[in-house]
Amino acid sequence: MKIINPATEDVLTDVELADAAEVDRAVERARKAQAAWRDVAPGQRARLLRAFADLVDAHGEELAMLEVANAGHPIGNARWEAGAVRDVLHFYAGAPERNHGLQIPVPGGVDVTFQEPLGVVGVIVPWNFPMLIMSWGVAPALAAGNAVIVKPAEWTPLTALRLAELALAAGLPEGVLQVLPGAGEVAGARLVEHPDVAKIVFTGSTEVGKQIAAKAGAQVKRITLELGGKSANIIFADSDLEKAAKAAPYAVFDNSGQDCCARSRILVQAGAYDEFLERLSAAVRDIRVGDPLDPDTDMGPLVSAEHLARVRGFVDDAPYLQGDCPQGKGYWFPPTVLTSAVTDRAFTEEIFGPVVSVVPFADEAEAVRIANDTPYGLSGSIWTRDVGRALRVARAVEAGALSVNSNSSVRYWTPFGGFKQSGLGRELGPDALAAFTETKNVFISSE
Ligand code: TXE
Repeated sequence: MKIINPATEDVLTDVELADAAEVDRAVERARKAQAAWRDVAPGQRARLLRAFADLVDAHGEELAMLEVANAGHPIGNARWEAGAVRDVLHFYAGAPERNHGLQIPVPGGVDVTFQEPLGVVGVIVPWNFPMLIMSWGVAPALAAGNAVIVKPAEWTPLTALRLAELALAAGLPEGVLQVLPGAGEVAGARLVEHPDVAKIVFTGSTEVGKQIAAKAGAQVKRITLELGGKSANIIFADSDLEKAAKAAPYAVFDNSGQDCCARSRILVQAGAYDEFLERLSAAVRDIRVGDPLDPDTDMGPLVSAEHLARVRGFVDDAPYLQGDCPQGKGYWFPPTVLTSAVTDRAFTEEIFGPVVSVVPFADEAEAVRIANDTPYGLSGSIWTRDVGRALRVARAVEAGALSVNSNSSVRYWTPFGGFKQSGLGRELGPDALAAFTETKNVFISSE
């Protein structure tokens, strides 16, 4: 398959796609490799993960440039992402030696629990943050003693392939981490169906997530799902409006809006609505869209021609405001502000592009009602100076990753995942290790 640079439409390279038989061979290799990997001493597993992290660090610029070319990320973002992959590997390198079980007092003997690895784990990765999202599955899964097969998204396999080479160079045994580019319906589906794959970690559309959940359910296969979102950015009239308006564009237009945590619904309390919209407009006009290699660029292109056409389909009538973007080659779309009704398609459906809808609300109760009126529940922000209100609203909004007076959604120390149809299970933080282990209870009789 031809891999395209979305900023120039140049062909970067040709990548062969794995068929179902190749997936089967990879699973067989992974099964054998895992049998040995699970018995590697915890300290040695930790050292190998750290060596992998160090190589990612040494090749950070190369990985960042690959992500710029393949996914169109601005270079500053891509450098941060390469650093984040390194940090996630270091964080979980601390895990093998702290993967404690329990000793539970019971009559007639001793009772202990073990955190056993699952076996072979399939990690199905989307195109929006190719190397970063891959690392969220790979690092804790390897730390816990599993073997991993990564299926990158069709459009963006290049950083994943490079990471697999770096893992080998760092000394990870062959077969412990494999990357298989392939079509979702072929290689991805085979991983889901394969009886020797113990768990699937999937980040992608809610539609495919539901299919995977149904297929995995038939085998009682473990799953972690990170799916779509339509997160709310709730701005109360008592907030620091200047700060909230400056932060709002980044909260939705970062990575050209191709972010499951994008706060694509801005809810503004009526008294502050006009002032906020004015400040937001000024901030949106300042966004520089263009060459991802230019360090001054804020926003790059969309990932593909298909995705550009999909995003365009949401903006048919005259938007409230549209910024500038390059014309000509590349999959460009300008930052766009809509003043939608809460029933509009653009307000209810995940667009996954640089499009935000702004609506007013009267009071706290209405803000919570609008925020929760969606099948999604991934993230969101609350802007207010009233601590009590911040806490009440944070507890009332049905979402897995909220921030107060901040846009932040993802930190590798803390759990990340969705309520409702935004997902199942949690990645990152302390939870992820449990997601890649099975608790085994052993009772030893003293009689
Ligand atoms: O996702 P898919 P697409 C949302 C976003 C976007 C829409 C469609 O709204 O516009 O989904 O994107 C693999 N069995 N998100 O079509 O198809 C596929 O090869 C197994 C939100 O690209 O879900 C790729 O590796 N695997 C999201 C991955 O699944 C299958 C990020 C995601 O592709 C498969 C991406 C199958 N039957 C899109 N079909 C987020 N949560 O961040 C596809 N795949």
